[in-house]
Amino acid sequence: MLKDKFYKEIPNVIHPKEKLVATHCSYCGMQCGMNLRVDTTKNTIIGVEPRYDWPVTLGKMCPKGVTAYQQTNHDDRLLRPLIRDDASTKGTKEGFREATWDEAYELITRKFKELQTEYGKDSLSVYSGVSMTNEKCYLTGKFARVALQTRYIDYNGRFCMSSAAAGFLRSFGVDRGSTLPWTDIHETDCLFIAGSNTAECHPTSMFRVWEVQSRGGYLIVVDPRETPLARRADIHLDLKPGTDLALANCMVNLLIQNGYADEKFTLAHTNGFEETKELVSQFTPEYTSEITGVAPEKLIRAAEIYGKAPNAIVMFARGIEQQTRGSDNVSAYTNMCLVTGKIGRPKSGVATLTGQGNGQGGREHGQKADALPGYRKITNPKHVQEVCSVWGIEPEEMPLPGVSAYEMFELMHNKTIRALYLLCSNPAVSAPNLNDVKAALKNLDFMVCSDMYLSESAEFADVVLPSVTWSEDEGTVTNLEGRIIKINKAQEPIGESKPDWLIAVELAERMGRGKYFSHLTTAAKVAEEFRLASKGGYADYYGATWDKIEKQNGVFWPCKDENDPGTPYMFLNQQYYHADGKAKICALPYRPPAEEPCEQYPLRLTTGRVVYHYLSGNQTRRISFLHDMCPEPYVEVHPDTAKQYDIVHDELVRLYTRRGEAHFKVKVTEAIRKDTVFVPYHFGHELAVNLLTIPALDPMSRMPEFKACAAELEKTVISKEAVR
Ligand SMILES: Nc1nc2c(c(=O)[nH]1)N[C@H]1C(S)=C(S)[C@@H](COP(=O)(O)OP(=O)(O)OC[C@H]3O[C@@H](n4cnc5c(=O)[nH]c(N)nc54)[C@H](O)[C@@H]3O)O[C@H]1N2
Ligand SMILES: Nc1nc2c(c(=O)[nH]1)N[C@H]1C(S)=C(S)[C@@H](COP(=O)(O)OP(=O)(O)OC[C@H]3O[C@@H](n4cnc5c(=O)[nH]c(N)nc54)[C@H](O)[C@@H]3O)O[C@H]1N2
Ligand code: SF4
Ligand SMILES: [Mo]
Repeated sequence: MLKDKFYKEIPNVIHPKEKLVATHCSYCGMQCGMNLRVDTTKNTIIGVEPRYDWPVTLGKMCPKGVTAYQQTNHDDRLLRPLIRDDASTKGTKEGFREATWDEAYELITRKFKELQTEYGKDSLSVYSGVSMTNEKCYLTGKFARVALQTRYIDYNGRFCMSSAAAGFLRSFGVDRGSTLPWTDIHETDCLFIAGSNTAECHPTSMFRVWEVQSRGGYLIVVDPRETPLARRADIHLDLKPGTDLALANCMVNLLIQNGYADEKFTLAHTNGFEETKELVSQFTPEYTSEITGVAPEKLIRAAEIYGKAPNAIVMFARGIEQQTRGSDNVSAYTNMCLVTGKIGRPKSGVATLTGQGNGQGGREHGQKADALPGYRKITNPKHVQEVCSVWGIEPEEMPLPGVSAYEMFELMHNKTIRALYLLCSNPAVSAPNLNDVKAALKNLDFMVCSDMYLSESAEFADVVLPSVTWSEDEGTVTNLEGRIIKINKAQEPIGESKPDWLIAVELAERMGRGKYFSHLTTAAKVAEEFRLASKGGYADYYGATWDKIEKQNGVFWPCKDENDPGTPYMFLNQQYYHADGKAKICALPYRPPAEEPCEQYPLRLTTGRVVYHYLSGNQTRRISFLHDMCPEPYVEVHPDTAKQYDIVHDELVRLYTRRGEAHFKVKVTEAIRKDTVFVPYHFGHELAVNLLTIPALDPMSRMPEFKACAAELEKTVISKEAVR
């Protein structure tokens, strides 16, 4: 077990007539350890206690974590399936009636079969999410390919981790979000963090970040906003949204020019150094300053600090990834480690701050349009053969690769896709360019939605299935370190709600494909098959048994067999996953975002998160404490910009782009650039900032550019009441 200086033995508090169930938070990739308090007289979850013995977070939790348990027995839980009889109510909460599971299953299978008979197998689609366990994610991929036999499956990680995945694959030939465990962070000498609001989005990392500075190390932050992290940074590089590639190239240029490149390392372990050296040479501090708006002296000082640091970690998150150059940004920032050789050893490396609870595991096991379990490729005949041998189907039966998330909505629009099985995601809030996405959902002949609560997306469904919350099922998830951990069941499912793996098994049976699924009668049995399906892939989980996970406080993949303890550090032997064993330093020319400010739309709009809400907000908006702390979205505007537009704090403004408009209250703050505005995206209907965002996609990862588009705002004369 990895223990560090923060580890203390603190006994658990156990109240009379209660038990503690050790598990992890339902929300972000930190996967903080927590103990759920269960009333043993009613077998009901009633609260939470810290889990001090969890080595990554040592009992710490954020405001979402401490209230997460309130989801389980919440009044808004869906207890039975719902069916909509009157299609004219589509797009609203109205028109549903309660039904039995039998009736719901009968309707779903009848509709799916009718549509496939008329329009072909690929008329069905599956869109899923990674708040689910590995077992559920794995089975969702198998369900789409084997039970529904469709090529169209993709998932919400496309909007989250796809650029990190594509960038790491190009740089290293493998995509594990962090090359080192989190218990190393506070021991490094320099943290270079780009496009991450760590203090609000991965709050329980912060004690390690502050410790770097307490020890005399440095914090460099790249963000157009002065986030709580940026405020404490030694250097804040406050760039214009969408210009990271220029900044990263400038860092690499300065590192090389000033003698910080490790040429012995680059020669032995990388390709692409010379080419990159030449390309980045034009990114002088002055030229880069023109593009990014960051003062040249700050760029020079940042490169010097990173270059001099004996150990350094480069970290980034969606700020650099949710751009049309997202995967290039990932590789370009990774170049900093590869040029200086600060990688493949303790206290030095690179990490993306993975977003969702199972954002890492969920992207490895076959929910992606082109991926199969173990991070295999559906386009590789050998990989297909390996998975078919576990699934018991012939390679010819494996559907073709599908298309990415946003492109699936486009195919719904033009009726190539006729039906959708949606689970664990709320795209009617979280997808870009919502006017078109909602029209696409409305255009479907038939839609099923599985969720714990009636979401904005469920409003478009014909059948809604009640899923369980994370606390009513067991399985594994893979946290942002690449550590596979165990989620434990604390309560029986309420009402008639069911775990998604069971729904998949039961639906497969009714689709006439039961022989491939009927042996999967428990989550543990799904786990056995899942481990086997990952075996031999590079995301190999075969050796990560539930037993070993419990004993070792998690298992880092790859973990090949019973005797393998797992892999906390990647590339310790300087072996990268490309065929020649070398990493790639990538020469990447700068291109601006898809939409640059202009006379008509002079502002840069960027979007993101607040500490109190999670993603589409369908879970956290229902928790009264979180709602009270942040009841509605707002638009952050710099005081000088506010003066220019003659608007004041709390005033309602109309914010608009080429895609749409919405009304937000103004938050006047010096913590943002004058040319940029920011809106958190956790709200639905007319408060969704995604009505405005651009669906321009990164050509490599198919990630939409959530972080940069051109916008304009105006004072409104209408009252707040008239809008809401
Ligand atoms: N409280 C909370 N925590 C969460 C989540 C949540 O919804 N709420 N979601 C989880 C998930 S799924 C994810 S993906 C992560 C996301 O975690 P983060 O990526 O940290 O969150 P964001 O707010 O999307 O964006 C991060 C920062 O990028 C900055 N930014 C915007 N544009 C640019 C740019 O062009 N360049 C650079 N360098 N920075 C830019 C923003 O100002 C913001 O501070 O958080 C996880 N944790
Ligand atoms: N403008 C803008 N848009 C963004 C982003 C941004 O930064 N800016 N970030 C993007 C990112 S990084 C992400 S990750 C996406 C996330 O966007 P979504 O995928 O929409 O996120 P969630 O709100 O987590 O949706 C999960 C839904 O499933 C339900 N759910 C939770 N657990 C389960 C389960 O086990 N089973 C079932 N069936 N349902 C469950 C929840 O109640 C919720 O309704 O948003 C993206 N959209
Ligand atoms: S930091 Fe993330 S995992 Fe930890 S309590 Fe908060 S939301 Fe949950
Ligand atoms: Mo995410």
